Amino acid sequence: MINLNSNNLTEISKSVSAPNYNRSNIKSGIVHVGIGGFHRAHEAFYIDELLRRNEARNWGICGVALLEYDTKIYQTLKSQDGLYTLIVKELDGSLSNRVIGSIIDVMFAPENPWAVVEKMASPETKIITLTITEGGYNFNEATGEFVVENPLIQHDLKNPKTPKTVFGYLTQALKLRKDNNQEGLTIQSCDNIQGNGHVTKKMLLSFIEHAEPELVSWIEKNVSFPNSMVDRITPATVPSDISILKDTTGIIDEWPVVCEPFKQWVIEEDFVAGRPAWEKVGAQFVDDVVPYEKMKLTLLNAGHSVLGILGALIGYNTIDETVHDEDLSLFLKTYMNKEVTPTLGNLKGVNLDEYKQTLLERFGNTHIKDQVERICSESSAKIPKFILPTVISNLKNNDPVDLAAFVLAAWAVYSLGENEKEEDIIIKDAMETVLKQKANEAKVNPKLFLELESIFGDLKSSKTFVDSFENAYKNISEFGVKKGIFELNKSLIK
Ligand code: CS2
Repeated sequence: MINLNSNNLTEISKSVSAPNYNRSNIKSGIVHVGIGGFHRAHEAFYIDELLRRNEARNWGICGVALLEYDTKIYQTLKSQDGLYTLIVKELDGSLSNRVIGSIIDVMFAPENPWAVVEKMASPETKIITLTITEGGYNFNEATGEFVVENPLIQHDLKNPKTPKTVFGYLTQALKLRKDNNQEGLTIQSCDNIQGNGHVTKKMLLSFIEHAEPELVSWIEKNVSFPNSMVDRITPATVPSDISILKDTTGIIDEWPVVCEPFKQWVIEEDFVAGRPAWEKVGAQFVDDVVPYEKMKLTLLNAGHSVLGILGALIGYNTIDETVHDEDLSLFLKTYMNKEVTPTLGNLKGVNLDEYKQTLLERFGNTHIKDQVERICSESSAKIPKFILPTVISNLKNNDPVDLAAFVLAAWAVYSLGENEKEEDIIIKDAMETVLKQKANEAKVNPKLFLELESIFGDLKSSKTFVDSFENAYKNISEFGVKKGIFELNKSLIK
């Protein structure tokens, strides 16, 4: 048995693919906020691949754990010198292990906030990348406006030197760069949000209007916010991933990351202070990333939420189980073809039929065991980004919204916290309390669930939508999801 850390790397590299580069010679041109599984399966992998080709000596990553909640991942990575194993679960069930070395430093922001600000402001830092989750951008889903009343935002406005939110950190770092007459940098979101760069810029500037208004024009001139589409399914690591790695390789890694073989990264070319040659390792640089983002959010991420919510109610635990249920996969295919595809327009250079087919295969990978619970977590932040844009677009064109309404009605039933087997559903959501409250009110009058205005906006005033929602709610609560699908519209699903 051998602990994963720098001292043991030479030994480990005899049996497992490991960094062939000298990690002590690498500069951290990137500061990354949010060192969860996705970042470690995606961006950190791309950089590791470049480093192995000797193409990214200035582009190592300094990983920042921003929240108290991140204590464990920080301590684990710190004790392993930033090293971890990426375990790719191939379609045939085999595992490809690879030790990733691109995170050359880790910082725990709550311990010393100003050290993080200084790191972000250091001349070496050229890009700050973010995976702060869909809910982390702090905007009202219905209006798209920054929520300045959030107590954490208020904290950051009052205590600029000890921030807690990403907005407080970025503001202080940019101010320091400006005061030190330093060049600007790129802030790159890697979260699943349509126009993630635009949203990041808008939210940051909204915060700065309140915090440091005179910084706005400097940012306009010196900071860029490229949009990007990111993709790699990365389930939560479970204890058996750790023990299988130990048993098969002898490596003791407290927190490996597991993921699917597929990966994609489409990025807008807009970097003011240089960038790694990500195109050499498979990323695509395009002028306009909007169509790719739309496709991924409304098909893949929405597809996940469809399967997750319906599957959770039936009592499934993993996404492959849900997609191997014929009723659910037929439902999903129909949703993708009839409600999503017409809203996507012409996606130049993309074969949509092939994309949708690949999605079903990826969801069906029986080795991934992606958790329904992971997919359903934070649905109040995900649904407005993944599903509601499709509903709004279809309503505008007088096109059908029955299947989306069915999923949203299922979400209302799901929010009661019990599946069809009368087992508890664990709801992990920042809005859990109010979701449960509205879900209970909906038992008497389903459309009361739609009064969650910060999620649904004005959808409650669309008669077409409300009719479909009420009809679906009635079917699901009376007959259950599977029979509800059948009742939904015997002619629609075929
Ligand atoms: C998932 C995503 O969180 C979710 O609901 O849809 O994490 C998804 O697995 C990734 O975006 C895949 O790229």
